[in-house]
Amino acid sequence: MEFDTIAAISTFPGEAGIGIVRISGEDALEILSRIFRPFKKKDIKAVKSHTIHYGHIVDPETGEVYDEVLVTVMKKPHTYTREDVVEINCHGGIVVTSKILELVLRNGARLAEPGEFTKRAFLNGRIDLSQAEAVIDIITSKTMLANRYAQKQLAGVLGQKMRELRDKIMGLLSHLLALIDFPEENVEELEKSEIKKRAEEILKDIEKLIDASESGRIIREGLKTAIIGKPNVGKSSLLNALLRQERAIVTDIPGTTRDVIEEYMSIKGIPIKLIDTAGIRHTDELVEKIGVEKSKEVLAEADLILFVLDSSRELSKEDYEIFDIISGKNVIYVLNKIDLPKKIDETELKNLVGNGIIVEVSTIKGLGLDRLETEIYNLVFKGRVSAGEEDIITNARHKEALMNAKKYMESVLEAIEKGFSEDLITIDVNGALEEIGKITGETATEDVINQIFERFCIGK
Ligand SMILES: Nc1nc2c(ncn2[C@@H]2O[C@H](COP(=O)(O)OP(=O)(O)OP(=O)(O)O)[C@@H](O)[C@H]2O)c(=O)[nH]1
Ligand SMILES: [Mg+2]
Repeated sequence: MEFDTIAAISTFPGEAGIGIVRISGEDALEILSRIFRPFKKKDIKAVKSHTIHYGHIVDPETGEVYDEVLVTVMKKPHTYTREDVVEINCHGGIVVTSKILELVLRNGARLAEPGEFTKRAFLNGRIDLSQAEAVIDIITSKTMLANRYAQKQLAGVLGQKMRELRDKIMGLLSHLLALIDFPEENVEELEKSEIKKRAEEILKDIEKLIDASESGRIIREGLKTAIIGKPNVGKSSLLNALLRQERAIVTDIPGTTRDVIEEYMSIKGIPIKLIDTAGIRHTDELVEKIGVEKSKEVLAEADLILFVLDSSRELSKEDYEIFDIISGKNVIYVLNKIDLPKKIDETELKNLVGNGIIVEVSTIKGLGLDRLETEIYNLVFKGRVSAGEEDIITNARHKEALMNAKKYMESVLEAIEKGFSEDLITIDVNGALEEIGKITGETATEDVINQIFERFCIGK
């Protein structure tokens, strides 16, 4: 494909050691030759690909020297975008980088849109859509584990998986077409059972990928962990202790926290989104009341609840009410303030908790926090994250496409069961094929593609 020449600052806009202005497209070298004066006399357009050159960036109209730079010349096709790419490594700094960019734009380039370099890599066929999405995931990774999955996706592991799935669906399709074309009695039964077998296998593959996607979301976005409890039990103290930072206000006044506070931490590489909430109780005070409502919303959406109880006091009506609203959720019971004499009735507590996990802590003394972290880790890893670590779907868009493909395959099987005609079945098989193609981008619409690249930063 042929595009115009684009340019952008690819480094973080701020004071830094170096800044990079990147240019990509047919005119990249021509533009460079107008504004770059190499220290060793040479024709910059004729240099070898993937070489670095030392010199000045000079305004050709005024002769003003903008900066002393190193210029990387990368000629197509072995470049990020598959076009000619030039990177001007100048001094980092808002003025010098934006002045050089301005000069580049004045000499024939257009300002790149967010993600446009990567979009070209996709449109020029160097990477598939899932690999382009991996680039954003790498940039926004919150832990090394998330980065590891994104790197795999960038390497094309997911795309490969999708191509295998597509091949299987194509195989199924050709069997169906054979039946339509040669509807002879004797082949029919044999073919039909073959078709059914293949359809079932495809459905199973898709289901396996969907199952692993919940873990994928956790790896990307973090395990939503809500700290819940009545006022003054030490929820904010627990947040601070786990973060090892005085993030939330702690006082001995019940009802201190009114708003939802979110922070990230990592337990052995799993990103945890810790959410401190207002203590849940009945109140007429307006601000606190809104806070309590928010706590309940957070509770409903959380992957995991840390239900904090005060061991230095007896269980109260407020605690009981919280036991009611958390039923059915993933809960770890955190028995706080164990540095104080115990007043809580442990038999009563054990009855309420059943075989749930109780962890005793003192946020003030820093006791029990390691065990709490281990329990959180075990809960996540024992259950879901460990399953199918190999091919994990971390992206909601991919999951949606797989869910749709699953629906199509289910109706394929239903249609086979009911003895519908082959051409009817073919429609659903094609539907599944199209959904799988959305993941790698073969059948993704322009809108979807644009939405994906809008999430990028400028210069990538
Ligand atoms: N002795 C003791 N006191 C604690 C411990 N953890 C918290 N506290 C105290 O308990 C009081 C309440 O702590 P917070 O962390 O503000 O409690 P909270 O649950 O966030 O309270 P609200 O925001 O009002 O719902 C403060 O005075 C803390 O110092 C602990 O482990 N031991
Ligand atoms: Mg609080």
